[in-house]
Amino acid sequence: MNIKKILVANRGEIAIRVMKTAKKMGIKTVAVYSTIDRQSPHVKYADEAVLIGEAPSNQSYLLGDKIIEVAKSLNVDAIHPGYGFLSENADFAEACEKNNIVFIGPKSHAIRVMGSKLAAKETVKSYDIPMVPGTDEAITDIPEAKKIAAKIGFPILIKASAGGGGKGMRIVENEAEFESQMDRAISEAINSFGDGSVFIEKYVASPRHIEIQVMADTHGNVIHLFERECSIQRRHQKVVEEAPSSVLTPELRQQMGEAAVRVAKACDYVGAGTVEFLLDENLNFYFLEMNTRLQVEHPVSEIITNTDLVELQIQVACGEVLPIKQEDLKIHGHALELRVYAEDPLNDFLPSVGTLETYRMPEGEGIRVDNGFEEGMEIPIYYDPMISKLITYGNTRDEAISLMKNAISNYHIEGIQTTLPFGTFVCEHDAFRSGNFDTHFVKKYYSPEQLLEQQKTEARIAALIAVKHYVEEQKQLRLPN
Ligand code: MV4
Repeated sequence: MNIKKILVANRGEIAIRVMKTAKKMGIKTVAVYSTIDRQSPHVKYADEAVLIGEAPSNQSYLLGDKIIEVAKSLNVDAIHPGYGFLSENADFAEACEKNNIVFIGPKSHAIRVMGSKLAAKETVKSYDIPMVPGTDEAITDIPEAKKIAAKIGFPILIKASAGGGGKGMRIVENEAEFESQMDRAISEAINSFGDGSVFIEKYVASPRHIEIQVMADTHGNVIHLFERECSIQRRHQKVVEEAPSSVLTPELRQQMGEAAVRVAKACDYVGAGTVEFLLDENLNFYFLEMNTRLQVEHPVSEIITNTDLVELQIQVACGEVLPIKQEDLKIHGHALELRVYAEDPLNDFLPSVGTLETYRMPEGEGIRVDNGFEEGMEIPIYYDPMISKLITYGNTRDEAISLMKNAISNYHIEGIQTTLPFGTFVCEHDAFRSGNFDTHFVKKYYSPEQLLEQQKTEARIAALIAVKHYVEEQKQLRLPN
């Protein structure tokens, strides 16, 4: 199979990111866009661009049939869905294939299985994958479930099978609240997902979120590209990610990598995927779920492995054999990513609407910015408020952190509030610097007051340094006397 033209069914930084690699490979690109995105960089960057509808995503970027129609009319060979929107829609993947268009991603079977937490557990069950103690079938009998909960021990966590990314979870502290929490969880799951299936697990109180990047071809080869540490998140929204994790030993890394590869094999995976694990205080790891798409934070994995994950996606979509073997891969240096959101860290991270009056990005050695915006543009309220991803890398973690702090101060954004100052807060925090943190980092340490306090300290230090320089200069000036 030869891919000569790719349609990117997405917008913003990821659409540009995908098209960059397509261009590098000599592949033509087609952008689709909504009315509000007419002037967007992803539209200008593409060889061809087609308006597909109004701003709300259910009238544009989510219109699978419309996008396939556009693809057919422009003789597109393959569709890259990016992340979000149609990327984990099994029906869309299937519709692409039916119309003789390559879907750059896994087969619909894998998407469907991993879209259901219970089906996922069932599928990986015989592949020797560590899982949190709990039930692997939907709970139908509440007294029976109560018995199981007592056996596992409280606190337990109720999860919706159709949930994911933290939606539809409830912690139950003791037996007395079990029934009422279960009732609520079920009705919530029905309301949110149209599927009331829930299951229970032992609640892992202070886990780290570690995920493994995998890549699989159509010939049965599956490799992993090591881990990403994604514990710095706020309400299930990741803000800072890094690779590698500072807590994994080479042995644990290999065990988790091999487990992730088995998860991919269990569902006949093809393409780029991510297997999520929880890691408890004793470094036991447990399979959580698999994301069947290229993730936002994929750049940190690309940097430490010297790979282009989009290029690999396209190659395996063409039916090529994976050009990399597991033993070829090793970790080079350390990479950090900060998601730059149009959100106000001083105001509960509420979306900050407005125009990018000033917009200048940092550049230089050890800095990569995956960006979707330019000066003068407005941040549309219709989509995810992520403006860009600021990525830094160096030989060591300390180097990457120090580059990140500098890059943040050289990133000039006026007109809206962003998560850039939050990035500085994280980089300056002892718990982050020491590597001793878990998924509760933000809840535990962050408050607007803390941020302001840190900024004041920074300003004081800057002032002291300025005074010191001034005094030294004065001394020098006086020396000739
Ligand atoms: C858990 C857990 C503790 N114990 N499962 C949240 C997202 C979804 N993928 C699974 N999640 C969790 N599952 C057990 N048995 C804690 C979380 C969790 C979490 C996981 C990863 C990253 C951030 C998180 C924040 C809160 C809770």
